[in-house]
Amino acid sequence: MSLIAPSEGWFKKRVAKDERMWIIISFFVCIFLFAWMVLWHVFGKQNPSSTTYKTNPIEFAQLHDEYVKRNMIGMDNGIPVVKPEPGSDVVLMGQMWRWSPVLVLKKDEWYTLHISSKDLLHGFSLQPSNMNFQVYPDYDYVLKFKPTAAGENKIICNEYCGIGHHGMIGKIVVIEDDADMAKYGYDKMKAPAKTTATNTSEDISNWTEEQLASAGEMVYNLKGCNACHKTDGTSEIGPSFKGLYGSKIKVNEGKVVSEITVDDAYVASSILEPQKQIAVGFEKIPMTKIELNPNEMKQVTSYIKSLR
Ligand code: HEC
Ligand SMILES: [Cu+2]
Repeated sequence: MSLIAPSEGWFKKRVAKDERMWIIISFFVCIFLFAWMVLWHVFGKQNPSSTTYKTNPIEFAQLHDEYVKRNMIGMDNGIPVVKPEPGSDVVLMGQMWRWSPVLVLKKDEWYTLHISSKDLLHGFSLQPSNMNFQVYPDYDYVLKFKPTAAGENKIICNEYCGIGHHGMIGKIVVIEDDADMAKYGYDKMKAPAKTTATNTSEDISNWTEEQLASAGEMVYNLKGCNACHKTDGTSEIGPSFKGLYGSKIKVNEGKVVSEITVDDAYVASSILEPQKQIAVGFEKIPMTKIELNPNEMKQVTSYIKSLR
């Protein structure tokens, strides 16, 4: 209520002519803007119509792993590359600190992208076209997508997500035809051998050490170990795997520093209970617990073993 009550019957009093004109004009401006909320959706090429499904990080990571295993044609810088069929459903996952897989799409074909995060909030920012979406865990964000220009696009993470955020760069390569694959060095890629089943149910007891190691490399790539562990002797966030197996290293256990030899048990406990023994010099950034089933564990251990 205002301080001074309006005079009796004010509501029924006729408004002045010019005032009425403004009311009518502003009414139409409102209607015009309202209509554009809808029209912009259709003509603006800005707001994608979004379908979103409920999911969770474990379920989505599984979907991603299965999808990549079925479709990968090779690796690019430690990230699996897939070349989906036009019109198909494509899975793209953000996680600390990578986008996986690298997508090779055909120009002027439609794809249905399913995007989600394995851990925390990431930002999907496609460059140079500057399309931006937020990528939350627990939501499977569906994006119908038709690339209209050939070339290489980068996916930059635009939500700060920790120490490796700046390196979280994914790739969508758009090709005109298969001849374009050579431009990106994708023509000579080798799909991994089909010895990479990692389901718990599969019996791998008669696999050779070589098969185990090659499947283990797949685990290393799919589970994102490569975001923190290199295999060339350089240590980025975690220790390099090169020459790790069988070596003597110093670890912190509580406040006690001891020397241990890296064997199967130590590898397993490093992955399942990373906080128990922490490698000296790598205390700053903790490794997060990663769920591997016994088969995956055996394979990744063989892989580390093979990196002499
Ligand atoms: C977020 C980064 C990160 C990811 C992802 C990660 N690690 Fe680690 N890892 C570390 C850090 C940091 C250490 C050292 C501290 C420690 O021992 O916990 C470490 C230690 C280890 C060690 C012990 C090495 C040593 O010298 O003590 C092994 C083995 C290992 N990781 C395996 C793996 C495997 C296998 C994966 C994938 C399934 C993986 N890690 C994923 C960061 C990571
Ligand atoms: Cu990020």
